[in-house]
Amino acid sequence: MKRLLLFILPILLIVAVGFTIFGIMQIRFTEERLMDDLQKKARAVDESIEFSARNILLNNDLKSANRLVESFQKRERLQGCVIYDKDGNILAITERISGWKDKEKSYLAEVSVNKASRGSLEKFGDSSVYSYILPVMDDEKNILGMVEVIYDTSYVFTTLTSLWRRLSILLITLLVLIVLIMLLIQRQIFILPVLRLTEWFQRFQKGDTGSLQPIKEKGELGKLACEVEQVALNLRVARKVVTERAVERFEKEELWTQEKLKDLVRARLGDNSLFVVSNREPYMHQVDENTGATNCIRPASGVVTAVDPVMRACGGTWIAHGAGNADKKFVNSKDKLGVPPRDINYILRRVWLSKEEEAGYYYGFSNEGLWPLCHLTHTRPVFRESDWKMYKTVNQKFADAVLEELPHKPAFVFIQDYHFTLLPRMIKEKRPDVTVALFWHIPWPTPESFSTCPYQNEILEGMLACDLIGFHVQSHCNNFLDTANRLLESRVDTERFSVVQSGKETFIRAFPISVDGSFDAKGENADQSAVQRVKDEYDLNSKIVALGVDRIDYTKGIPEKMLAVERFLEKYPHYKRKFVLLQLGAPSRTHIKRYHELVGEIDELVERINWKYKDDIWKPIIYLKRHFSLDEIKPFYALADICIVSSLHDGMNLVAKEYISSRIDLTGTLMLSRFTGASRELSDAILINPYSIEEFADLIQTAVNMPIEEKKKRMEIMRKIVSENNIYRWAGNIITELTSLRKA
Ligand code: ADQ
Repeated sequence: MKRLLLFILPILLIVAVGFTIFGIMQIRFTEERLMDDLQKKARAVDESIEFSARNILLNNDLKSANRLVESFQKRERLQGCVIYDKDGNILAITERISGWKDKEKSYLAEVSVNKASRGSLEKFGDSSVYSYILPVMDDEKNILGMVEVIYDTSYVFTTLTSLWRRLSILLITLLVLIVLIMLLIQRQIFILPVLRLTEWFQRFQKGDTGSLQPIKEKGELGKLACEVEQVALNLRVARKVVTERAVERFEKEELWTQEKLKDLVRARLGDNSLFVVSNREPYMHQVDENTGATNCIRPASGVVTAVDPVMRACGGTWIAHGAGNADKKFVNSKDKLGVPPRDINYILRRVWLSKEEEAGYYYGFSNEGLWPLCHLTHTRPVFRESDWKMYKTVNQKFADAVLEELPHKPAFVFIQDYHFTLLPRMIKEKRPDVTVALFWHIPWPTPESFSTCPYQNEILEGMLACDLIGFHVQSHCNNFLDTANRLLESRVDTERFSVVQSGKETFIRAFPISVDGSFDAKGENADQSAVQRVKDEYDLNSKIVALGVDRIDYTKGIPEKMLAVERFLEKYPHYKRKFVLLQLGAPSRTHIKRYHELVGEIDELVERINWKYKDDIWKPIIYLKRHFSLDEIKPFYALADICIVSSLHDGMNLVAKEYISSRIDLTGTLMLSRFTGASRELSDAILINPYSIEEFADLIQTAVNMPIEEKKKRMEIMRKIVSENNIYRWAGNIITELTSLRKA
C-alpha cells in the first residue's frame, strides 16, 4: 500500500497543481472578459441617452428627466440611472436605486473637471455595482451635467463561482480516474505476475510438483521467474539424490543415531513432511525482568527435551503456543522462525493465545483436569464447563494452524500430549489423507479413574481419529485399551493391539521415550572448570552430593525427597556436614493454586530442615529455585554422587536418563521411584517408594555406601540401555510404525 501511494501520489500532485494553475488563469480571464463586457454595455447605454440628457439639462426639463430615469426601472440586471446638474446635484434618479443619493461621490468633481467619462466598481450597501458616468456638454464644451448608469455586478461573481465549482468537480473526477487507471495498470503489470509467481512457489513449497506448469512471464519478472524455476528444479533433484543415499545408509547402520534417523525420515517421509504439534514451544524468547535483556531459553519440559533432537535431525515444522513475552518480536509475517537460533534445522510456527484461552485450556482443563486425572497423586481433578469450552476452542485454533501448514501431498502430523485430545479428529475431518499420531507423555489411568471425566466420550473419540497412539509403557497401553473397551462402543483387537471405532482402526503401541545422549555427545562431559566452579560456589568439595532436578510439580515428590533426607540425617547423624541434597527446581504452572501452595510448602520444608541441622559451615539442603539452561545443568549432573528421582507418578522421567547418559566414567548412583515409567527399563537403579520415608532414608544410606564396583556394574548396564534406546530409536520406531500403517 505504501509503495502504491509512493507511485500514485506524485502523479496526483502534478495533475492537481497543473489543473489549479489552469483554473486560476481561466477564472481571471473570465472575470476580465465579463467586466470588459459590462463596461462596454454601460458606456453604450450612457452614450445612447446622452442626447436626451443634454436636452433635459439645457431645458431644465425635470419631467423628462424623471421619465428617462424611470425607463431603467424595468430593465433586468441594470440597476438604474442618475442625472446630475453641473454641480453634481441629483436632478433625477431611478426609484430602485434611490439609496444611491446618500453615497459619497467624490468622483463627480473629477469627471466635471476632467470632462471625461469614468467607469469603476463601487460599493452599494452590501453589494458591489459598476458605475459608468458621462459628462454632458453643450456645443462650446461647457459642462451641463452628468449622466450615471449603475449596473449590478453580482452575476459576474455568480458566473465565476459556478465556474470554480465546475472546475473543481472536473479536477476531482480527473484525480479519481487517474487513481483507478493507475490501480488497473499496476495490477496488470505488477500484482498479477507476482501473484502468479507466489502461487507457483507456494504450490512448489507444499510439494505439489507433479501438476505444476512452467512459469510464463515476460520481461524482467520473467527472468526472475526463470531463476526461481531453476532453483526449484535443482532442489527437487537434490532431494531425490539425498533420499536415495539415505535409503542406502539407513540399511547399513545399526545403532540409532541422529544421522540414521535423518536417513529414515528422508527415505520414508521425504523432506518437509513432518509436522509436530505441542503446547510447549522448544525455544522461547523471554525478557529478563532484572536486566531487560531478551534471552532465548529452552523450557524445562520433558516433551521439549525429547522432541527437539528429533526435529533437529528430521527438519519439518513444529507448531506450538508462543508463550514467551518477547516471542512476537522474533517471528516473520507468518508467525514463523527458524530454530535452534544459532543452527537452524527446522521451523517453529508460534500460535498466539489470549489470557482467557490460556487460563481455560492450559491452566484449567489440561492442568487442573487431565493432569491430576492421569497421575495417581491424590490431587483431585477439577473439570469446569468453561475450561472445557476453551479447550475445544484452542484445539480448533491449533487445528486451523496445522491445516494451513499442511502440504497438498500426504504428510505426518505428530501431536504431543494431553493438551490436544480433540485435535486428531479436527485434522482428519478436513484432511483424511494425512497420517496422524499422538504421543501421550503422561500415564493413562484405569477405566474407573478415567470415567470420572465428564467429557470422556468426546476425548476418546477425538483421540481415536489418530492412526497411532503411543504411550511410554505397556501398562498405559493396556489401560487405554481397557478404557476404550469399557467406555465406548468400539471393538478392541487384542491381536493387532488396536481399537476399531466406526470402521476406523487406531493402533496402540508402547514407545519408551528417551534422551539424545547430548550429555556425553562425542565423549565430552561437562567442562571440568565449570564443575569446579559450581563445587566452589556451593561449597561442595569433599561432600557427598545427592542431586534432584525437577520441574516444581506435585507429581515429582520433591517434599518426600526432603523428608527422606531429614530422616536419613536423623538415623545416620554422622553424615552431617558430609552430605548435601542439591535440589534444582524450575517453577511451573504457578498460576494454579495447588502449584502455588507447593512452592510455599517446599520453601517451608527447606527452611525447617536446614534450621534443624545447619551449623556455621554447612546446611543439608541447597535449593536453587530457577530455570537452568542445558549447559548450566551439565556440571550438576557431572558432580552428583547420587541422583534422586522421587516422583509419586511419572510417565517416564527424563532426568533419570539424562543423569545416566552424563556418567561417562561409570560413577554415580541413581535412586529412582518405582512409580516412574523409567523404572521399567532402569531396574539397576536403586528403586524407591517415595511414600515410604523410612525405607527411602535407608536407601539413601545404601546409595552412599554402595561399593564402587557395584556402582560401575549397575551404571554400565543402565548406560547401555539408555544409549541403545535413545530418542532417535524412539522417533525411528514411531516413524517406521507410521509408514507401515500408511502402506497397510
Ligand atoms: P516432565 O514432567 O516435564 O515431562 P521430565 O521427563 O522429568 O518431566 O523432564 C523434565 C525436563 O526438564 C528434563 O529435561 C530436565 O532436565 C528439565 N529440567 C528440570 N528441572 C529444570 C530446571 N530447574 N531448569 C531447567 N530444566 C529443568 C513429561 C512427563 C514425563 C516424561 C516427559 C517426556 O511428565 O513423565 O518423561 O514428559 O515424555
